Amino acid sequence: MKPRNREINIFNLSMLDVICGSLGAFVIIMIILMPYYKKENIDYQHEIERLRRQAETSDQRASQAEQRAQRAEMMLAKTFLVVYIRWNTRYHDVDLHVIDPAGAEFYFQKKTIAGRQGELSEDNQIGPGNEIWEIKDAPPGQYQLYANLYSRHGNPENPSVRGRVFFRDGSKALPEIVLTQEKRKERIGTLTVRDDGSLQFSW
Ligand SMILES: [Ca+2]
Repeated sequence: MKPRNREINIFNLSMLDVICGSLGAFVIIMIILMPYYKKENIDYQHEIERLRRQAETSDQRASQAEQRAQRAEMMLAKTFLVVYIRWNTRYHDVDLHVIDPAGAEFYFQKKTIAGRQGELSEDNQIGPGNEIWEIKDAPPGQYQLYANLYSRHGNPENPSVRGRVFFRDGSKALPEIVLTQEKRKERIGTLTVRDDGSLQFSW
């Protein structure tokens, strides 16, 4: 009797052998490689963690650099102000008045004001004379400038008042005004200090 599917049986046995052999080899290879895969996995995790820390450190450095840049910007944004006026008429007592952005008024009776920066550092009572008001770091806002003929001291002339303001970026002449009445504040002009420390003039 001729056996059925003989070739197939032989083939099947061979296939089983091959499959078992391959599976065994595969398992052995997997077992051998497993620690490497795990190790690589751990290495990648370390690498990711290291990169993350590096990124955080970079962020901190970037943040610190940004803060330094902001501080530098703020330092640059500040301006000083020196307001100077003069008059050439004899005997006259002219006064400079400066009203700062908070409304504080500096003049000979209030050369400094508690809680406010700025100082009337020069006050002359007999002309020819000059007056100076100065501030190291001028807060942004409007500074109103006035001149007052406090006393003629017998001189009937009308004093002409000139002057100049000095600041971070240079200086600018004040408009000339003539004072015609005693004890009446006359407006010279208004300075505006912008947030970036630059100036605007209204006269
Ligand atoms: Ca004066």
